[in-house]
Amino acid sequence: MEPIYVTRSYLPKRSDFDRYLDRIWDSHWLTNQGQLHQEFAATLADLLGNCGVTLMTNGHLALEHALMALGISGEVITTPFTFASTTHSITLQHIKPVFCDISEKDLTMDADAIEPLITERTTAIMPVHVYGHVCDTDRISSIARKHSLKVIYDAAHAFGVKKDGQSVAQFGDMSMFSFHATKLFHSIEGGLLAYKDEKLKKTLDALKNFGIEDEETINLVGRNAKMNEFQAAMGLCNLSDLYEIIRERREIVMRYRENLAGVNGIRYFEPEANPDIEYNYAYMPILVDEAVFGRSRNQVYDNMKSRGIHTRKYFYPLITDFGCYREEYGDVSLPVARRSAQQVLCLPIYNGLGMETVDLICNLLKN
Ligand code: T4K
Repeated sequence: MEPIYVTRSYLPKRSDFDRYLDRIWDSHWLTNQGQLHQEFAATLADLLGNCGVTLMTNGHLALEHALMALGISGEVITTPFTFASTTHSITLQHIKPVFCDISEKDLTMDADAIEPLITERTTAIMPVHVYGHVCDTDRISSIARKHSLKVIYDAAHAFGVKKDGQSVAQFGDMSMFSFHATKLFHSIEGGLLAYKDEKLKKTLDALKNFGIEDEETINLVGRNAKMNEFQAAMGLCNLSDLYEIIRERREIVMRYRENLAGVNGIRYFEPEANPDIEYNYAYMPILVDEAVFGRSRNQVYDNMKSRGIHTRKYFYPLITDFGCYREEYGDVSLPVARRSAQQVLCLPIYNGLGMETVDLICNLLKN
């Protein structure tokens, strides 16, 4: 059997992509806010509605630019249960990450645990809609309002997720969506910032292009974080398939849930059980409770791997246990995050994954 990975990049019809490539060949315009970049940004702005948008070369640089554009400094309250990028973006901007525990319910930041972490140095909160599970946005925004803090959502996993009929981009001061090849919707590499204050667009456009406003005006010290035309072409192609991509992933998730329902010691999530939420089926995380299931998460991972099924421990180790953070943050009390990191396993999910493979994976797990 061919190895099965946790995901497999979606590819659009080759002929659709070729039509965009023809335009690149005709124009000789490869990067720096080209025609396709502009079309992609305009289409995304329409889709997300009611916010400014800025494309970046990847999600990580987008997060760093969000912190820069909003002038964040001092301390930022964030979650340890995430991909390295979330915390690294804060650290790389010379800001101190302050780690908040997560909620049992959906593994997003525990809103009840935020306020005790606020100090006079706190300037922002950076929660993560992990796996596309929507954070407690109402509580987070009321805490932010009360303490005059900015909120930047790491929405890397949440493209296509809606709450009350609107994109999650509507929450907080800014949201970052990752369009990396492993995401359900991608532009090979890519990231998007969505924000309420449209005036930020000028700053972000300059910051991602060395601070250049025009040929003779450079007032900001900026980096290079521009999305190129090939990325925009892939994004435009995939965007037309978005709802079909989500529909197919939904079927896969439903099949997993059918198979795993009632298996003692295995827990999965049903974000759309909340009728306000439209979920994107980005990941298929489960929690393995060794005491009940009889096998540890690591045993399940190893066993599957030996049979060519490559699940992933997103997110283990906890960020606070990374070599680069352990000394400073290793002792922070984060009981739910720590337990979740020991138990979590993301099962394969991607367009084209056959139902017979889902059944096989579940049978392996159960037996
Ligand atoms: N915030 C959060 C919460 C994030 O999860 C991420 C990224 C970011 C911020 C930063 O956004 P970006 O700067 O990446 O836009 C992967 C992705 O590289 C990363 O984007 C993602 N999160 C993270 C959760 O997963 P790895 O190190 O696990 O990737 P890798 O190379 O092991 O790939 C995983 C599987 O995907 C492979 O086993 C096979 C498949 N694959 C991979 C690639 C690269 C493909 O099918 N095609 C491909 O081209 O990080």
